[in-house]
Amino acid sequence: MKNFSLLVVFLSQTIFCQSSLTTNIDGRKTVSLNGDWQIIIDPYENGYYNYRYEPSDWGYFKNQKPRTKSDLVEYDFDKSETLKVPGDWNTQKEKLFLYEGTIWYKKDFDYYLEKGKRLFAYFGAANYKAIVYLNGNKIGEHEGGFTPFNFEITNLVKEKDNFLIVKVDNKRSREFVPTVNTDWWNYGGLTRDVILVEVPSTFIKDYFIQLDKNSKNEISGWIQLYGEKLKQNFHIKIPELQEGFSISTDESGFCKFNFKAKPVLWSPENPKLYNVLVETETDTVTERIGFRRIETKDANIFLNGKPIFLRGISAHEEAPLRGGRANNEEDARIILNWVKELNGNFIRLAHYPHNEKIVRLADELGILIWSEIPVYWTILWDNEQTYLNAQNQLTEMINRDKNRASIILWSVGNETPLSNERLIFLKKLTERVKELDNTRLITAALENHYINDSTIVIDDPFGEYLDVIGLNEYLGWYDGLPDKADRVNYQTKYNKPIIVSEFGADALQGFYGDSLTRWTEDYQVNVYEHQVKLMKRIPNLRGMSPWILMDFRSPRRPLPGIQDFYNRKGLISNKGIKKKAFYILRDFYTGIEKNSW
Ligand code: GCB
Repeated sequence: MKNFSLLVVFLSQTIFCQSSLTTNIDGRKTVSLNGDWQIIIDPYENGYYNYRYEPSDWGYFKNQKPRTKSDLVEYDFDKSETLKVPGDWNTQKEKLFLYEGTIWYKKDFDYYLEKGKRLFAYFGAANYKAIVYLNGNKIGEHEGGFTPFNFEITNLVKEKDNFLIVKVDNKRSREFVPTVNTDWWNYGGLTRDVILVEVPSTFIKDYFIQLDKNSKNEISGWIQLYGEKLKQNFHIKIPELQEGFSISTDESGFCKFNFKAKPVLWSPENPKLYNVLVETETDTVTERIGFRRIETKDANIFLNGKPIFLRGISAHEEAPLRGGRANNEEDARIILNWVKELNGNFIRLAHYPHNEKIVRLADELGILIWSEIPVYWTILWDNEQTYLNAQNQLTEMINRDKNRASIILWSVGNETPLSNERLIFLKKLTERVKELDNTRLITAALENHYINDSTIVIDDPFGEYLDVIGLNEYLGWYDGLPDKADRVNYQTKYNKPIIVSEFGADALQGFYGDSLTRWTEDYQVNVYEHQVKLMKRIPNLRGMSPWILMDFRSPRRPLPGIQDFYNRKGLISNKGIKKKAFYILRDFYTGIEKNSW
């Protein structure tokens, strides 16, 4: 019994103490392991547990082959079917559409690693739990379906015939983040890129380089080296500005810095990015970084000192046109171009961190981002492991994207029910955000409630700890008919900006009728017409991201002939066809842009 509890502590630490993520993978020497991977579908986790349900030393990760004709081996990766990586498994094979469980993935590769170099296996994301093995040895595990992780393989990799095996399990569980109950598809698998990343033996593991929170003429941040020679001189250069800076790291390889610089500030109108060079004695990395300032004062949001209204839309990470998880730049470009067509400047990437490609493209295109962790609905607030898991996902999200100018808001939760445990949990997450990044704003979509027939009040105590209040409301859909929005008023306890982070109505594209017939495009139009009028009456409104850009798959939506397992609140169908309400929102945003808010 005693040993067992020790084991549990050890396991949970291995899951949550591994934010050793190498930053800016794009700026490194890499080899892609994308493509076809051999797979074994393993609903009973037979390749992991023995018949006494104990982890087996001889699981599928050993990739065994019979050596004699009499040997008994009951699996064979090399004769197995394949799945594409990156990609969810649900949309690649019909039999996996509703599958929730374990699939084993294997990829063979050769790699010549020069002496003095290190090699990492990097995973953009694996939903939900991954255990990774190289050449039969476990190299690490990871929990959480939407953030990257990497494991060093320098000492295990061989010049020929390596086999990388990953056990990916997307079973849901009450204590996970998200928990069992969500309104999106639980797409499983190696959903993002898998990459080998080569770096020098002492390398620049991570850095934070942003405009100083308090000065437009200063860039500040920190750098962290990893390896044997931790004390080194380093330079940060921005050639276009002819600005630069030299200093050295301490014995732990760390250094905080700030230096004078006068960059053209990044904004949606002028998304200026600079090549920033980080150079130590042993390593050099380049990254395109934009510099901007985001802050609030009372109920206003200021971008570079000017008040801004966020003309946005929410989106799931669902691939336009082909369906399933979005995972490439082409998907990202279609999504962000739709935001531009709406005349928007803002996207809420709901309800979990989306892939890095869309965030980097938003930097290029000048679209502001709300980025979120899947602390959604009924999380187990009083469970310490659940908290650590949420904190880890938050940390990984911020670690990956902390140098992206496009990201202005970190969201720590969506529609979470009031309780004291929940308040403690969420408050701790806000403290964590501040430790990691004090340059961005903190938000969450809060609960609100009626105080009489026509007044809704926002007084969720968690609002105290936020910079910006997110408000989800469904007047006209879950709450009354569309014209109810004309009769309801909002009140807020907080002198803080509000973003209406959701409103919407389901419509099957191409289904028309009168404006009170559910599921028609006309009903959706009706909701949008009343909603845009309501927006003018919401106190402190400084932005909006209606629900949602595109129809998305959800197991909660079975209605035959209409939903067919899609949430139909998209302004665009899952086939990429715009519904009528798209143009209502576009015209509304054009008006705001011309006449300001
Ligand atoms: C919400 C949730 C979102 C759902 C949406 C809906 O409030 O935040 O995840 O998909 O409502 O369509 O019901």
